[in-house]
Amino acid sequence: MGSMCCETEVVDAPPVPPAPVKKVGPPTVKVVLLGGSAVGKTSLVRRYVENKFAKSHLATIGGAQACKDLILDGVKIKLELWDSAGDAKVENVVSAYLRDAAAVLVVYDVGNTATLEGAKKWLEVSRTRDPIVALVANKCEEQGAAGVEPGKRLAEEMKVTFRQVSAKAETGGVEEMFRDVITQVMIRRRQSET
Ligand SMILES: Nc1nc2c(ncn2[C@@H]2O[C@H](COP(=O)(O)OP(=O)(O)O)[C@@H](O)[C@H]2O)c(=O)[nH]1
Ligand SMILES: [Mg+2]
Repeated sequence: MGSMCCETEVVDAPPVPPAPVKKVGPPTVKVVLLGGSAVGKTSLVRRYVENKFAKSHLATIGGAQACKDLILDGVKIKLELWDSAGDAKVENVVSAYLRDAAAVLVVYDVGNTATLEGAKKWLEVSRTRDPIVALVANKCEEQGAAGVEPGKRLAEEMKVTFRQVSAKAETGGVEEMFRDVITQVMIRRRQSET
């Protein structure tokens, strides 16, 4: 009865929030490159984005991102390439790189066994999320079939796709590798939508 606490306050019903505006624009595909130092991650990105190759090795500090627009099966796609530093920290990779990553390319140098051993760690780290993962043997321009056997075995053991490329060779299969991986991503997206 007239006491302050019982006063009713008339409050307008909160406005209905507008429906979220669906972002228009091409779908984004984030692809991450992991692997030891000097295996050729930056060179693969450069070959794919600019179709160039440099002999010098400037270590990637922290990380780098490159974008490329492409049309795949008539669909425009915005590709985001995340190039990591060879000494990238696992926690950082999981939180920043693997977050929203559609695919991961774990790269090793076919002529350097230690980098294949290092690749195993990155394959395991990638498993903490659920991207499409491939093990990539780089520098294969002069490599016979025997050289890639250990990599193929590891890929089989880890249940990931194996790819053999060369960033150095003009027809080293880099473009095909990226296209195949992005195709897999788009197929998976379509399947998860239905
Ligand atoms: N022979 C050969 N050398 C390569 C290839 N890709 C990269 N390199 C060389 O390997 C070194 C390291 O490459 P880089 O892309 O900087 O490696 P990252 O540290 O993994 O980014 C450079 O000297 C490159 O020129 C390749 O396919 N074949
Ligand atoms: Mg680099």
